[in-house]
Amino acid sequence: MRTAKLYRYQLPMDSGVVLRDHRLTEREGFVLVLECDGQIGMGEVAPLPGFSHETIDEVYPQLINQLTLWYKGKSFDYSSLYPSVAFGLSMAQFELDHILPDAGCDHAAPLCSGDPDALLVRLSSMEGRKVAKVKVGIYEPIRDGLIVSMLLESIPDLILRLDANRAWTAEKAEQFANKVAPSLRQRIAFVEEPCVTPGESFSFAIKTGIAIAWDETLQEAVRKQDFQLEDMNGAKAIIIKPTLIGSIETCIALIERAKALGIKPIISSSLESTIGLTQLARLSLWQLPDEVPGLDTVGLFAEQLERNWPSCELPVSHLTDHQLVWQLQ
Ligand code: OSB
Ligand code: MG
Repeated sequence: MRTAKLYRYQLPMDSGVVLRDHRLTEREGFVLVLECDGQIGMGEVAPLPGFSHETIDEVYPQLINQLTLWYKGKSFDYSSLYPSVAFGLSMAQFELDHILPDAGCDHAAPLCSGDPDALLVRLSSMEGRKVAKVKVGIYEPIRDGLIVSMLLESIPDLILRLDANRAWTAEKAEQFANKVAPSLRQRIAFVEEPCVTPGESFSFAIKTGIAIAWDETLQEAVRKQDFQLEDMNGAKAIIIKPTLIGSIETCIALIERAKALGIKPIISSSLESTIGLTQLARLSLWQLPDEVPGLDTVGLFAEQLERNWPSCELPVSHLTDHQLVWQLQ
């Protein structure tokens, strides 16, 4: 006996500058709930405006089509689906089959997109490895360089990940690097996409000795399909945002390939609700037990959804408080 339900949620949030020009005050998405022989699996399908290439209206017919086939006993076919749909359906299937372990990683890299003093306060009370992520390239590169140096100097065991989202010209990237003493640079784990083009980012890494990571460049390559991770050389890490990449199978294959090539894979959020976010924490602990994921985004929301993020005190809204838009039972 199978049942399939589809909810559509809206959650108040403020993405602040995390999404740069695509500031969001509300997050919208679908949650599917599959039930089969007394087992339950949930998945979230929430294309991120400005980052996903599909819209929420475009995913709906794909979801209905796949869920209808599933209800009739078929398996999902991820090959021609939007990444957000493949991600949500595969998560629900993995939960249903008890393949995704229950335990999730309980620490994420604190995300700083504005006030460095607020980050210092959070870091001072943090236990274990101090890895934080700072958004750069929003203000002047010289200011970014000074803030990064200040953070690294004040906390000697701090490792920073920086994210420029391709904001810098080669010249601006250099202005940034000039403000960070060479002795501090090795504690910058990487800068995600420092420059407008991957070629400029690669030159930046060679010139400054500061490692880089691919995020947008990885998403573009995966969209083109016939890509080889080994062609994306020069980066120390790849940022895997499953909502923008695809099914868990696709993400795990990328993780395996990256490991074989000595590239660090890092699971990161696309501002999913706590349903998707806790699943990403579980995926990260399962596949990358020694890695700190980039999942510190619950604080951008005003509410959690159905499931609780570790030590988050925001109110939890329930799926049943949201709109049930479709079901088969
Ligand atoms: O650029 O990495 C990004 C969230 C949504 C869209 C894009 C990005 C992000 C994040 C997530 O920065 C947080 C993280 O990676 O730690
Ligand atoms: Mg990024």
